[in-house]
Amino acid sequence: MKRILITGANGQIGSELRETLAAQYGSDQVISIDLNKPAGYDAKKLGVLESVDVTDRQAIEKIIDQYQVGTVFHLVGILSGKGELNPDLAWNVNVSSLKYVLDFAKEKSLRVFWPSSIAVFGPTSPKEQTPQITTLEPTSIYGVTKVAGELLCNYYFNKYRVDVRSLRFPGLISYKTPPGGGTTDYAVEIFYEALKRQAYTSFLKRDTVLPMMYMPDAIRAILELMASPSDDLTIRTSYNLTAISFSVAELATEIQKHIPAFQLSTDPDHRQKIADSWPRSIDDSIARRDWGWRHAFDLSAMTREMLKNLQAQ
Ligand code: AKB
Repeated sequence: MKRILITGANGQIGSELRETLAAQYGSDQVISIDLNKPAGYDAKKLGVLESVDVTDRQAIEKIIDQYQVGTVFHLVGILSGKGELNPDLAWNVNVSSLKYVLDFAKEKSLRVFWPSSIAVFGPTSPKEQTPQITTLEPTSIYGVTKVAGELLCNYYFNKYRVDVRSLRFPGLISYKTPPGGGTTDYAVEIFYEALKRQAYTSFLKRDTVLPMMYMPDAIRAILELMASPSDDLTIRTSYNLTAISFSVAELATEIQKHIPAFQLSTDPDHRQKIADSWPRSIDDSIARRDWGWRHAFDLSAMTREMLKNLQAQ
């Protein structure tokens, strides 16, 4: 069997996907790349981890050839909040590296998974039940890179038959690895602070509603999409995908059911403008129709699990 390569493997999605894939296929089948190796990294359990900069085309090719890679989960990315602070970095990491991977996929017949985001939508897209096919005029550089990436994926599929598959993720909530630099990160930070200080100051306003998903649903979505017969897939840009939509205040109220003393305050920063440009809810009926997508975690189940798991940590 050809091996699996995960880029951005130490990130929020990568670290959990790596664990799942290593358990499923064996750690010798999974190769991870990221900038650094975390202290105490368990290669026996999780597979080889190489330090590689994804903007280095030659270095990526070397890894693909050396380890006889057949599938790439190209997860590396600069998220929305951080992207606004360094648009050039966002473009190089999010778009240039994807183009390298798609070129290698074309030459070496690789399968590719690449995460897109609700950030492809902008102020001119419908805010509620945002459809799969609609205006894509994002105002963040992150959103611009995700639209460019989706169009590249679609182009490589149509022109070269590269089997590249993608999901437009909402905000992802997880307890194993914190996210870094996103607009939806408040929905993770709030849990850490609720347990530590019974208080949290959100960088988004109380009434800001965004689409969200608990990480186990996201990992399952990736695996189900990648396991689907190619002919069933009608979308080769990126599938709309969602689970739950809630406001900052609604999440705080849910946390208060477990921690009654919890207090929410707000101090909006530059990420408020990004959040205001994104949808409040998503229509993912095409993913549900094409490959049977169903989310498992609603707001109360996700909150209960987050608090239980973080407490245990
Ligand atoms: C972000 O907030 O930038 C990401 C995303 C929604 O893509 N979590």
